[in-house]
Amino acid sequence: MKKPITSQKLFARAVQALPGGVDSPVRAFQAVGGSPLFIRRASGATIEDVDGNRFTDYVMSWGPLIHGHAPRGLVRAVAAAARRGTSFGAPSPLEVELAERVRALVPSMARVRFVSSGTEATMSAIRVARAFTGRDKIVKFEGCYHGHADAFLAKAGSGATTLGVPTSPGVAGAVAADTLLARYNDLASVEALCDAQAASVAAIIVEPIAGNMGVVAPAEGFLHGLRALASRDGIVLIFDEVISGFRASAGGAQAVFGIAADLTCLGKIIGGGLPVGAYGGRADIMDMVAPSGPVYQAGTLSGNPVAMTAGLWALKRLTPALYKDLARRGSTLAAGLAQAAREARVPLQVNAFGSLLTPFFTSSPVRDYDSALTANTRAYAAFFSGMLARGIYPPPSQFEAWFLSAAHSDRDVKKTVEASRGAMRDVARQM
Ligand code: HOZ
Repeated sequence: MKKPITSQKLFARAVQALPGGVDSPVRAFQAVGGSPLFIRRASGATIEDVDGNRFTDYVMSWGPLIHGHAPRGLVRAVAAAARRGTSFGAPSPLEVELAERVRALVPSMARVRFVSSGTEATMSAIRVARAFTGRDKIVKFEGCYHGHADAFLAKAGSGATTLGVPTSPGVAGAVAADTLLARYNDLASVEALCDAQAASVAAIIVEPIAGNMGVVAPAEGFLHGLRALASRDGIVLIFDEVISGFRASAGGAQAVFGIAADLTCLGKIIGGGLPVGAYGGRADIMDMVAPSGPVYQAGTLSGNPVAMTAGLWALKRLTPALYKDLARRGSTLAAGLAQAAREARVPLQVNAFGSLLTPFFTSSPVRDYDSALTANTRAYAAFFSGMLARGIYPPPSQFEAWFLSAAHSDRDVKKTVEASRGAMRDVARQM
């Protein structure tokens, strides 16, 4: 790898103009050391920085790029859409087509509202859940991340955990008081909250496959238990499928586990790499959203024709063969990382679900936030640098998912496993 001199110069400029030099905290490499690489182009499974270094990418824009970077067909479709107009601020046929496709893939989403990000989707979903139930409180899980709206920044995963500020200052006490915390994969912790306060709980919001404390799959019976509790107590069950939607399967995690959420939040893949989010669900709940009902929510770029085009392109290509290939490569990569760690005698737990995985540098199985936090972040940082030096770009945080795409070949996975052998030896030397 060439010295990233141009990236370093850009970062020096960036910190003068952007807080921390970035527009989203995890990108700053604070948790892994060094300064971030500035990317000038990407194609397939490869990204290239401004100094000409090329890497096999496992960030993949944090999930949307299930078909790889800049697939030719998508770029053509987006360019053609842009020529017809980049934004109308009026209904277009594309949003109807995308909404119909989403409904066909995720049948619990009888009505869909498009927004511009996952954060907008989750904050709007709890607003409508509160209006529907006439209750104020929400239950969220430690280590789950639902974007950066105030209600969710309590023991939040992703960048909040990475930077050690899981509960953010700036959130008003009254808002924080309405967020009740339960433990992921611990049904009893939810039951206790519901038993004590069901009459004031509007919603239970969960990542059905946690992806923001690193990847943690739901334990047997956990999601079904949530469904039963929510139904028993008249609570709206919200699945935040911003990561798992269209990644766990074409129908999201709810198709895999056979559960209908009351409301579902989507992002990432639904925009094919452009900024799109969506929330939707039961007609009786969603019909409360303006203009059908009184719950206000709006957006100038919602249903944007270029973004809808990218989403349609991406969703039309979610074939069973794609998921089969992704799962096969995902498990080869997970097994390869685990084997490399064993060879170097580095304690490692690899959690994998299809094309999502996280290697946790710990000897304890990771099934919730507390066990995720047992991971040795210094070891991850050493591993990250070792991988970067060998041409692989993993997420710059222990607490994020790695994402595979259709563009990652068997050769890419083999090269990654090979690189991990060296990177694990680096870890062993430094620990
Ligand atoms: N919250 C995202 C990861 N879970 C990071 C977004 C970004 O930095 O682009």
